[in-house]
Amino acid sequence: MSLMANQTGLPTTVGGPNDLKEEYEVKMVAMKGNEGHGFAFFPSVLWLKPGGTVSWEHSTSGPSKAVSHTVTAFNSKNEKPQYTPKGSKAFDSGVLNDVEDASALKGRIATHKNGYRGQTGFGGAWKVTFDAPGYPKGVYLYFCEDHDFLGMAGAIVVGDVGPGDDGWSPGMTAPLKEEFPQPLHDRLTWVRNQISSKVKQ
Ligand SMILES: [Cu+2]
Repeated sequence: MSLMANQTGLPTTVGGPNDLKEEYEVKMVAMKGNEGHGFAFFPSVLWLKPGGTVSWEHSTSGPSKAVSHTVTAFNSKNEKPQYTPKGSKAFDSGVLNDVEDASALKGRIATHKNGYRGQTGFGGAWKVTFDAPGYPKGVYLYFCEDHDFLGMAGAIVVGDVGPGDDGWSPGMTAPLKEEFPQPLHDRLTWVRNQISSKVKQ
């Protein structure tokens, strides 16, 4: 699908059940001239060691541009379907700015659910350390609140988990909402297929 034909040169999947990363930077990408398909997290699927850290950063690799994003867990505490392990904390970055001078954005994004946060200007990173008990092993699906309708979503897989393990559900098993925009539905389906295919190897 379109996600694979990305123009950034960045990998769409990193790690696997036998290749858990200690830390990794996920790039937030908005491709120029490809609005319907080019909004993505790269990698969209990342395997992480329990206790490992993910940082999210803006990218202008390839023909992409700077745009504000969020990193938001599919969690009932974020008023979304729960596609993260039972009892896990609900990470939500708030708006991650797309400019060096965050004051330029005041007013423009004040209506965001989590309001304005100034600590993450362009080039800065926003981090989550996936350690228990707040972040137990399992599959964490997440999305960008500003671009979920364009399919901007991804997964962090913490630990070597598979069907039947704690944390495999609900991320891998809960039905995707029918009312999701098609690009979001497609991306989450692609993400789940990537995870399943690696686990079966
Ligand atoms: Cu976004």
